[in-house]
Amino acid sequence: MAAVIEGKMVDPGGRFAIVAARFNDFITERLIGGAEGAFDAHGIDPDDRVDLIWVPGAFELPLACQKVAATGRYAAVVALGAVIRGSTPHFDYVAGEAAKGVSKVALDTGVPMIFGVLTTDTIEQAIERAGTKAGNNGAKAACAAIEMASLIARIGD
Ligand code: INI
Repeated sequence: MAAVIEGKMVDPGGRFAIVAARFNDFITERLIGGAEGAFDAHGIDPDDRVDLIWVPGAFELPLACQKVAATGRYAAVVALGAVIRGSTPHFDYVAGEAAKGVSKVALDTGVPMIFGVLTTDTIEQAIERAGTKAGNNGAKAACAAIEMASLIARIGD
């Protein structure tokens, strides 16, 4: 039988970073709250072990994530934001570049990057995913960060 290597939902040690987009911050604040709650629930005290970095909008997330990852101080980075389509074609550019950019940072640096950016058609859909009827994507992102940090430590160099 194959030897299974997977991340565990236990504190892998080290620090975590949340990089958050201020655009639509009434949503992003809820995602941050969800992420901090999930870290705390897994024994990672946000006051001691989590740094919060703000950027203007989701488009700016990749560069800040890259700088944060390059410090070598973080076990994983959680990118949070809310890109809401509304009536603007800007949506596709912002959402696409944010997703591509954050993914590239993970591959370039080897530091797990978690994409906790909501991409929704409406504000209502964003609210649903930010702690109301569809759960809190910030909390899910923090859990993914813990699992990936644990996995990467287990795989080793
Ligand atoms: N940024 C977001 O984070 N969410 C959005 O919904 C959004 N919309 O719709 O425009 C948005 N735009 C700003 C963008 O991220 C940059 O901050 C801006 O273009 C400056 O580079």
